[in-house]
Amino acid sequence: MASDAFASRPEHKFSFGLWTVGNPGRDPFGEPVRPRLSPVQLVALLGEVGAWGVNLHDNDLVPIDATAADRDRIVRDFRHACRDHGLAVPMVTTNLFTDPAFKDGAFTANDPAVRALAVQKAMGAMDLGAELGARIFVMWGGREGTETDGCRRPDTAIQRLREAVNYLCEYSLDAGYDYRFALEAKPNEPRSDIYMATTGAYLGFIATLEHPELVGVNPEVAHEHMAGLNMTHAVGQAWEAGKLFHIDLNDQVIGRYDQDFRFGAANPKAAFWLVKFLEEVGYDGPRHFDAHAYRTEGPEGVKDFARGCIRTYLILKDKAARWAADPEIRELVAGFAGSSQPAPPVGRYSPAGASAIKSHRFDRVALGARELFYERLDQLTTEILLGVR
Ligand code: GLT
Ligand code: MN
Ligand code: MN
Repeated sequence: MASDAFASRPEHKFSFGLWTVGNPGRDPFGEPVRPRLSPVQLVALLGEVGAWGVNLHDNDLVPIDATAADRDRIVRDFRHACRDHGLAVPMVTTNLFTDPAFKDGAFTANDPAVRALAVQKAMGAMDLGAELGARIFVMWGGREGTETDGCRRPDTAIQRLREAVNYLCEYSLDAGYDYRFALEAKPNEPRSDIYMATTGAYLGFIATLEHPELVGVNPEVAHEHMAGLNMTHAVGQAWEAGKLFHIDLNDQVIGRYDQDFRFGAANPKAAFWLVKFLEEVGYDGPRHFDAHAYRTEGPEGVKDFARGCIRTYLILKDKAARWAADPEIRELVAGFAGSSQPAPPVGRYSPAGASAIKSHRFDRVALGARELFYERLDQLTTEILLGVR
């Protein structure tokens, strides 16, 4: 296969946050190792590595204390840079985790003034995103959690979160913004425990909102893996519910610190099943890489990181096509897809169907004895991934 088969094209919708390629390499133990690039410089870098879109938090672009005149100048320069480098701004979000005002939460904080400040900041971020053409608003509640559960009851926190999301949905409708909200779960970091720890928790929460049709999820590989969960299963549930509004691609070893590795860097097989799923179902939203380069890297290494995310996705997409076309795999899949013995269908309940199922004599022993050949299937998958098939 020609090497440019793995080149990014606009229809792939590969995007990066300003905070990802702009990450200067600070960690809890060390200072930044890379020069800070301006948003305009980051847009140029993203254009160079073949990204389609750039996402941002309000304060990745506009400092929290900027004057109105500064804000307008910054936004204008950024829009021009996006236009010059052909980048879209598909998604924006608001930073409700860096400022000390939000140290005990934003929408879920005990202090009503903090909660109102959070809503004010989110509405400002929505205004900013609308100006840049964004139609997806991500909400990641990094500080919405606890170290000690003595501070508030968890059901109170959920009620406050619901109030805020309902409010922002109404604001979007009132302003004619047409946003779709994508709620992003994470189990911990920076809080000891974060509310709504999993994508599944958010799917349950969305059903309780006033405008559930406006709200979906933004699952992240690392956040599911941190909790020891299966990202593809979380994404599958979100997709099936019509709620996969956005996705954060990166990687993470289970049980380690918050790593935000390059997509596929830690668990290439898990990344493969995820890409295979997204491509099979025809997910056509942004493919957002929410990760950053190793702290060992400088400006060139950051480009290697970004190009690596894109390339790995496209290589895995190619592997998924090979998997689907592989004759031995097709035979195995056909073998376990069908029924091994006649049986009444379950389908939708009816009294007649129920009595047919109740009276049916199954050959249970034969069902248990049926060999499935998943070892063979997984080995073939591994051989495709290792490049010998
Ligand atoms: C932060 C977090 C990410 C979220 C971002 C959106 S910011 O880097 O770790 O997972 O998606 O607020
Ligand atoms: Mn994320
Ligand atoms: Mn993350």
